[in-house]
Amino acid sequence: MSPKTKSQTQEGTVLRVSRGECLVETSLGPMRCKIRSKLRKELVYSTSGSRAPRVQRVQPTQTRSPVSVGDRVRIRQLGPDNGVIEEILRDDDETWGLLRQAPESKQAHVLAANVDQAVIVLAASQPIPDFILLDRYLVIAEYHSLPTVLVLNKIDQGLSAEIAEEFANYERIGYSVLRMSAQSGNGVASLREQLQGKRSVFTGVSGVGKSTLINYLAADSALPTGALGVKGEGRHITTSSETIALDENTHVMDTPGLRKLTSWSILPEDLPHLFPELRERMGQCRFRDCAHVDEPGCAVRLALNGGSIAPRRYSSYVLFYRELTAQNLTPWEHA
Ligand SMILES: Nc1nc2c(ncn2[C@@H]2O[C@H](COP(=O)(O)OP(=O)(O)OP(=O)(O)O)[C@@H](O)[C@H]2O)c(=O)[nH]1
Ligand SMILES: [Mg+2]
Ligand SMILES: [Zn+2]
Repeated sequence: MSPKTKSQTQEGTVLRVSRGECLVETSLGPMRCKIRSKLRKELVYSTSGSRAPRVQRVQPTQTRSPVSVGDRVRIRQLGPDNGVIEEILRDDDETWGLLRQAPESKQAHVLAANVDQAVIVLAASQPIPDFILLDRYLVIAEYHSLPTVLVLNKIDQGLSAEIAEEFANYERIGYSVLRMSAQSGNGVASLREQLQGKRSVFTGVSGVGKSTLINYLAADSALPTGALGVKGEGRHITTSSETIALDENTHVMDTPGLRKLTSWSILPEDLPHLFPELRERMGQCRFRDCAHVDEPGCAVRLALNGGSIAPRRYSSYVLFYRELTAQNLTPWEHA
């Protein structure tokens, strides 16, 4: 080891997180880094009694990385291009990105840190859009005040009137929906415009075309992509999270498709504020503590009955409300 590189401390940004190793961009170039074992801790939550789970104890874990793509970290340099991540430099005021839940544990894992927006990708028909999962994404993004862009990919596969109407409703309540085909490149220009000058995390279930879209956007990117599994579900082609620069100021992060999604910290009474079409009716119900489920004089139910709130979105609200008020919090699960 040369004296120049001996035990130097560097700050950097995590570019890639794969099993057991990260790639960290520093002023001295990219460095391959292991994660200090002390950082591999699992937070164990208590779910009994109180509504909001509390951290009960901390135990070591080997299953998930505590470091997320986009995190600022401090590393100890071991060689010219490698080191150890010693510390995660997270500021709670920064945009944290989306939370995901490891299916095998109750460990919260940040999907990406320090992002300006989430690009939620869905396919027109294969895999068939899961709108309840989309609503979970949107609620979590609203909770973190993270702007979202909905991408309806694979329009070359055709679009049923029913699915087209679902997306039209998301536009009516204020979300932007971009329709495109990563295969032909049709419509991708509008996404490129939306990404310009920002850091965006791409998310969505496996097989919707996240990596294919990023490969199309970044001429020199060759992320692995793959066909759908035999039963029509994705096979999780992407297994690591990765940052790709489209230009100096524009970065996109590819992430593995996810099945389960949760956010521990949302309180049931916050939930109406995380649905734009409910939020605009807050304060109009007869009862101030109206849960908008079955109370008389409820402005939300009045709008629902009058056709100005979509029944499917409302059913997501009721489903999530019940999950969040249940004593035993179950992970938000992708059916
Ligand atoms: N017909 C059509 N196929 C597409 C389009 N975009 C992607 N695909 C195909 O869909 C399959 C899945 O694409 P990927 O880019 O690997 O999907 P992904 O979302 O990255 O999946 P994971 O990495 O598993 O999360 C591949 O076979 C792609 O060629 C599209 O616009 N039209
Ligand atoms: Mg992928
Ligand atoms: Zn109400």
